[in-house]
Amino acid sequence: MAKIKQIFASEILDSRGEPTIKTNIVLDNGLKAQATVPVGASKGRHEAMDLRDHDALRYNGQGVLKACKNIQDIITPALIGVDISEQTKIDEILIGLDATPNKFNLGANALLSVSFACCRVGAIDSNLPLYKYIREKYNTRDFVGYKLPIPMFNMINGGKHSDNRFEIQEFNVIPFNDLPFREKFRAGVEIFHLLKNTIKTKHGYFATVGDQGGFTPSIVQNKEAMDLLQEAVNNSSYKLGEEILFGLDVAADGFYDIQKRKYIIEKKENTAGDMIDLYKDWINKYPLAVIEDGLAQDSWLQWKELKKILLGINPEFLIVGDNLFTTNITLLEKGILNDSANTISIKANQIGTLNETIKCINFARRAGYKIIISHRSGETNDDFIADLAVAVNADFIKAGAPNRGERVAKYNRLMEIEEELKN
Ligand code: 2PG
Ligand code: MG
Repeated sequence: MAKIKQIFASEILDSRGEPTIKTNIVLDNGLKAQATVPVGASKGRHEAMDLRDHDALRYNGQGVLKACKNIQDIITPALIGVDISEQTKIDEILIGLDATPNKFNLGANALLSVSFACCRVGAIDSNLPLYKYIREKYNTRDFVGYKLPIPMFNMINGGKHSDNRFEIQEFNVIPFNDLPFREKFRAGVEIFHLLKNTIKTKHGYFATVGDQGGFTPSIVQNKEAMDLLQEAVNNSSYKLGEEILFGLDVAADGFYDIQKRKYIIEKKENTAGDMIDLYKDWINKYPLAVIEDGLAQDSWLQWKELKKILLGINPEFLIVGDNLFTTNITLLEKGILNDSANTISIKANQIGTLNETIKCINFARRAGYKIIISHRSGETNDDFIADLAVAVNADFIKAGAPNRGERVAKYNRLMEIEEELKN
């Protein structure tokens, strides 16, 4: 049985040019692998800590040398000699070394890069593709066969992910057809290029892109983004409302004034009730099927109202908790008791290890929740989440627009997995 021989952590840059961590693991049989971790911008208050140096002389304080040192000085000695096939034990060691619920000691970025790198080299050592290895390590009765997730393509970027004026963070195009992943991907790509044309040629906006590779047209009203999407889809061979639906990640915390308890959108102050009315209006006008973080985190009662009203219009509607849950079982449990949502966005770096991530997925699934495996706005070319999505039969994956290397890396990996499964 192969054992961990060496661990090397180093500072690299993410897709926004901010530091993040790369961890390499070498086994005593010479096999090795590496993993890198992403970085969020619109973070939930209860997310595990992304440890930063706060040394103003380096990378504006964003360096991760302390986190790398934690890996080198504290994590490495505890993991040397550990059997690589024991992924759950490795994660338990990591959780025990940190010993805080929110990874305040060592940093969730440090822990996760080691957790992912161990899993990846474990898969290589077992001679299994990563998705099969994850399935094997965390086998549960809930997983039967393999299915590919439905991609949610973030075609228009706003909020904290771009410099334009509209507040809503993500306008997603979702291909809801029975076709293979590769064809769903093609639909997204074709619509992306038609959208570029609509934005540039027809409306005269610059076709610049935001953090997740989606366009950032200089529209003023949020709903104009959906008008642009509609136009692009109507110019495609796909049927709007049947094959193509829309989803929003409102990321409402980005424009929620905690003191006033108001949502400041398009220069107007709105209550939670006003926001729900706005969504009702949009659901009547657009083929909208998904709303993520439609209200601020911790507004539990209002979330319940949001769910009741939107499901009253469309019982299939997906109410997604991202900042609301932060991949944390305790918060998820609260949301289930409170009847706040029916879908969870899963981001491993919100919690810190693969173990805890899978536990949260299983818990959500048992409560009948749909699962979205999500990237972060600051990404690397690491495609771990593609394998994770297939390993747990996730319903959806959010990996950004079909544009930019760090985003398409995940989609390309999913096409590769689909081919492998077919053969
Ligand atoms: C989100 C994510 C990813 P960030 O809000 O869902 O799309 O954004 O990584 O900035 O938190
Ligand atoms: Mg979100």
